[in-house]
Amino acid sequence: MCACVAAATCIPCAAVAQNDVWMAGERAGWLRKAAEAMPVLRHAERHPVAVVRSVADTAAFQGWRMEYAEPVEALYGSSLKERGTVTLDMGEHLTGCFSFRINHTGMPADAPIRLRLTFAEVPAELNTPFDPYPGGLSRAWLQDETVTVMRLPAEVRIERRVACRYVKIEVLATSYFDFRISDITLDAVTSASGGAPQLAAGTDPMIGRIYETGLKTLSECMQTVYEDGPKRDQRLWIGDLYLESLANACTFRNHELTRRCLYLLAGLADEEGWLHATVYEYPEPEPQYNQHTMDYSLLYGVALLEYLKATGDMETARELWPVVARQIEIARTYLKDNLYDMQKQPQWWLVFDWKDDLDRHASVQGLMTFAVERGWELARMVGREDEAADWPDLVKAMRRASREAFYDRRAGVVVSGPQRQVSYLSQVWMVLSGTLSAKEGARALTAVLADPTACRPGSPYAYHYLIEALIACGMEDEARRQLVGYWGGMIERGADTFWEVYDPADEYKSPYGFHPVNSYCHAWSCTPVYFINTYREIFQR
Ligand code: RAM
Repeated sequence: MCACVAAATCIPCAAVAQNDVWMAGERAGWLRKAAEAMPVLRHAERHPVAVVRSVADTAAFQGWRMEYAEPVEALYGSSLKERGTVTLDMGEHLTGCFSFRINHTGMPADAPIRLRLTFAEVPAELNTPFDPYPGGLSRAWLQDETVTVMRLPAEVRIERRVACRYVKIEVLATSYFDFRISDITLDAVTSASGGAPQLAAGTDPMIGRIYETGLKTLSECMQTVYEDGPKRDQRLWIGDLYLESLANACTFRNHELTRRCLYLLAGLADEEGWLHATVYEYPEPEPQYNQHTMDYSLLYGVALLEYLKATGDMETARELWPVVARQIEIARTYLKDNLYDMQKQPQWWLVFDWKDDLDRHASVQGLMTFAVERGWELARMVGREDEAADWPDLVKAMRRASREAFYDRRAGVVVSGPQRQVSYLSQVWMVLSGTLSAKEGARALTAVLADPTACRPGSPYAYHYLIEALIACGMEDEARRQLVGYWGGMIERGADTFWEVYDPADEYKSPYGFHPVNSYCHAWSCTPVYFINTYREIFQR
C-alpha cells in the first residue's frame, strides 16, 4: 500500500493504492447490488398478553420460570407508581421497537418520572443481576434502558431495537402525583415473507414444534441482512449466513436477502480479497477489520453454490465466482504437504464450535477439503473449470494426507492434534469431506456416540454438521434421534426460539462468561427447518 500521507489526494498514489486492492474495480458495483437488494421490513403491531411474575424454580431452565399473574387491562386500570415493578409477557419472542403511553391520573406532574425497562428473551435474564457485570462482551448488549419522562402525557419510544419475550418495568423515581401506563406496543419487524411448507400429516408432534420454533428463529434473524441474533450481535457472519440461507431456501425462499449478503461480504473483503468473517451495515457497510476465520471464508463458496442451486441465478454466481476462488487460493497458502498448517495461524481464529478444548486440526482440514470439492462443483456450473483445473487433484491429495495424519484405522476413528483427541467434529468433517467412506464414517460416528470421553459438540452450530454427517453415512435414525433430542431438549426447557448455546449438561454455559448475554434467538440454530424439509423421509413421518 502507498505510505504517502496524502494518498487520498495525491492522484498517482491513489492509483497505486487502488491497484493494490484485489478486484478494486468491482467492489463499488458489488456494494451497489447489495444496496439494491435491501429488503423491505414487514411490521406487525404486538401487545402484551399478560402480566406475569417470576418464580424461582430449580427445575426450570436456568432456575426461573414465569407464572401468569393477571390480565394486562388490570395494569392499565391501576397505578404504576403503586406497583413499582411489573413484568409483562408478550406471548412470543419478538424483535422490534417498544413503546407505551404514560399519563398522570389527575394531579398534574410536578417532576419527571424515571423508569427502567429490561427486555428479556428468557426468564433468567430478568432475574440475574447484571452488575457488577462479569461478561466478556460489552455490558451494553444487555437490554436494560433507563427512561426519564419529562412531561405528561407522554408517548415513549425506546430508541434501540429490542429482542424479547418478557419486559420488566421498574419505577425508579417519582414525585407526589400518580400515573398509569397504557398502549404498550412492540412494532415487530422481520424481512421474512411468504409461507413455509406445511409438514406432512402424521409428522411427529415434537418435530412439528421444532419446525415452528425453527421458523420463528429464522424469521426473526432475517432483517436487512441475515443477522446472527436479533439481540446480539445483530450482524452478518458468514457461518450464520450459510446456515440461514440453507434454511431460507427451503422455507421462506427470500433469495434476494441471500444475494444481498453475498454481495455485501464480497464488496467488503480485505485488500487481498480475503473475506472478513463479519460485516456491519450501519452507518455505512463496513467490515469488522482483521476479523478473519478461515472456516467461515471457505463456507462462503458453499453458500454461493447452494444459492445458485436454489435460484439458478447464474449472473450472481458468475460475478462472485472470483471471490470463491480467492478464498481457496488464500487457504492453499496454509497447506504444507496437503495438510492445513496450524502453525501458520496468526492472530485469527477458527470457529467450528463454542468449545475451547476442541482440537480443530482435523476439522479445518476436512472443511477445507469439503469447500474445495464444492468449489469445483461451482466452477463447473459457472463454466470456470479452467481456473480450478487442479482442484479435483487437490481434493484427492488432501484426503490422502488426512487419512495418513488423522485416521486411526485400527480404532476406526479420526484423531486430531498432539494429544490425538477424539471429538465428534473431527469425525463429522472427515465424513463431510469425503475422506472417510460412508461405512468408515458410520463406524467412526457410532464409536464417538458411545464414547463418553469424546469431545462433544457444544453448540447448535456444531450439531448442524453432526446431523449432516449422520445422514451422509446413512445413519438416519440416529440423525433423527439427535435432532429431536437436542433441539427438542431446548423446547422442553421452554424455548420460544432456538439458542446460540445449548449444553444439556450445563444450562448456564456462556462463551462470554455471563449467560444473560447469550443470544436466545440465534441464526445458526434454526437449521432443523432445513433438515425437516430436505429429508422428509427421515423427519416427516
Ligand atoms: C458470535 C456469534 C455468531 C458467530 C460468531 C463466530 O459472535 O455467535 O453467531 O458466527 O460468534
